[in-house]
Amino acid sequence: LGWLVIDVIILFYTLDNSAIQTRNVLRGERLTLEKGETAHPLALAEKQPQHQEEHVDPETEEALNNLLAGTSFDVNGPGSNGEGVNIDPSKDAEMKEMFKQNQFNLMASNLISVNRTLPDYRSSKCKSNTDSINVKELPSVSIIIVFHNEAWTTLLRGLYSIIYRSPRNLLEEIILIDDYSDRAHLKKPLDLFVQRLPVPVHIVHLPERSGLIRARLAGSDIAKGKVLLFLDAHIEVTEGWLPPLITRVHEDRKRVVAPIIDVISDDTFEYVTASDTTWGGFNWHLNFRWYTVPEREMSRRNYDRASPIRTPTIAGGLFAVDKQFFYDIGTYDKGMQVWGGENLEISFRVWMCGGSLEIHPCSRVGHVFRKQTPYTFPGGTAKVIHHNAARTAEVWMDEYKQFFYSMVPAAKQVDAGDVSPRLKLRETLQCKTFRWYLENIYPEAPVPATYLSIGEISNPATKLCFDTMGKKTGESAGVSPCHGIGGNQAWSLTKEGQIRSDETCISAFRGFSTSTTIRLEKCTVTPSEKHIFSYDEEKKHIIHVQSGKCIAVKANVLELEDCEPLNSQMSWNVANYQA
Ligand code: LR7
Ligand code: MN
Repeated sequence: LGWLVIDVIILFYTLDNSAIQTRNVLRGERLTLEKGETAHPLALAEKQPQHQEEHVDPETEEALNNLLAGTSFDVNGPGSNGEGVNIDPSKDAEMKEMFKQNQFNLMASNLISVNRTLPDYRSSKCKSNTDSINVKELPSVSIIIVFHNEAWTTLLRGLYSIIYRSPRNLLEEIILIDDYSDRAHLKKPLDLFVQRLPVPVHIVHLPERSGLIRARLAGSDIAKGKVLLFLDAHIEVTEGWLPPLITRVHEDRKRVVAPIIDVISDDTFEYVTASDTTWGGFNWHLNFRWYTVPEREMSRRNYDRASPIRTPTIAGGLFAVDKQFFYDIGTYDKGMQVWGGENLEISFRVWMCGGSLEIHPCSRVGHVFRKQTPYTFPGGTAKVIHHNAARTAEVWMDEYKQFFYSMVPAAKQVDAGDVSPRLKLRETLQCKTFRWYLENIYPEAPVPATYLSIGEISNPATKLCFDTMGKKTGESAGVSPCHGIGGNQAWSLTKEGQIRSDETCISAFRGFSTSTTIRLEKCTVTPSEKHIFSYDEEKKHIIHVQSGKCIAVKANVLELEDCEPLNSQMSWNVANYQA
């Protein structure tokens, strides 16, 4: 009874002091920090140094001390509990200037403790599922973080969150790959600082700008853990994030598992949770995109919101993968540069070559989403991105690469380089076709698995073509002089009868009047009657099936009219049409 009383007293004391529950990084146990108390890494390291410190040059020591003097370790300071901070208007100019360094509010980040608290966002089901995981049975993890000119406080906040919120016995090591940054704080002071962390941290400073793809490979090559876990350098992990990811990989080594990626505001650094019914897809531009998980997948999961979502693609930055499996399926495409494209490439490859991709809703990691990229793209931004995407298309997309090239004609002009080693890999692994992927993994894709045409839809009499005019939805669907390049004039008539340009569909809209107009609308997964058209190859008519009327060009818009009498404004050539 005595012990019970003491326990209860301690419990009340703890609650009363709103003490912060966090992981004891030294023993893999719970550590209680009292209100206002900080867990300074240097203090922790004193208890159990991981590395024998060698001779430290005084200059580095001083530089680190200066950095640390400007770093907040106050758990209850501004931004605690995931809150955002607002900068005083008097500092507006300085704030904007600092923003440019990383394309996020660096001043806000610097105000917030690198040690800040975050709420536990998990559902009770997620919590109890995770609590029942025996972490001692899980394999060890190497966390790999690559960065180019990352800010000091965002990088440290990520490291702290990992160290405090991960069971110590799961963490084999943290590997930092410095992709040829030119900021002093990422050099010797960082080397010294991480030595004092209570988890082994290895840093590699790459001798040239390698891009995130090759930088990650530099990390995976030296990783000792059974599981690799890649993270961006401006993230914060939340309570219980790690065991669910590792459990799924451990149960099936061919699973690649991502957390839910929450939003850390680039403006205030507020932690904002993202939807747990979102998965990854892609569009004709070969951009990764978030979409609502379709009913099909919700029902496969028996509507259990704690169960993993089988996602067609992953965002790319945050995922766990069995190391051996990562190598078995060909790591990354080393021909890709700087940034972009690798996320869809690995997504297609994992599914097509026998693995699977999941988002685990019981694991949440925040990421600072930016509106603009902060760094240079050696070789030119568009060129690099097109180059990477074209490699993905050439190797994995078979005939469906036409959708990409029609939508992004500039990508045809860039040199994709030699893709033969990757094609050989696909051959060796006996990977399935892209059509299989679309039909079985991603039938909701904006790229239709079965289609009758891809290319322009032109009216020979006027030489006008269907054109989105850059709009996604609109009162009236437009036409413009055919330019033969694609882009806004890239359309596909699908087997189901949608006429779509990426995610935009031609729709027959019946308003209050008797006339029916043609509009642009967002395509739906199951097309409704207003989106269903057929093509009469002989008469060259495009017919709205439900009304039996024909699409005609009038002035600079499309309209629905009676198909008789025949007139040249209802006559359409549909490029690459195959019934
Ligand atoms: O040349 C470079 N070298 C690098 O080391 C360029 C970048 N990097 C580092 C960079 O410092 C960062 O740590 O690589 C990491 C990712 O770069 P970001 O943060 O600029 O990328 P992002 O968050 O804008 O983009 C997403 O898509 C990328 C495509 O290449 C990568 O896959 C990113 O990892 C990925 N981020 C996420 O998935 C987080 C969620 C964002 C979304 C959607
Ligand atoms: Mn990022």
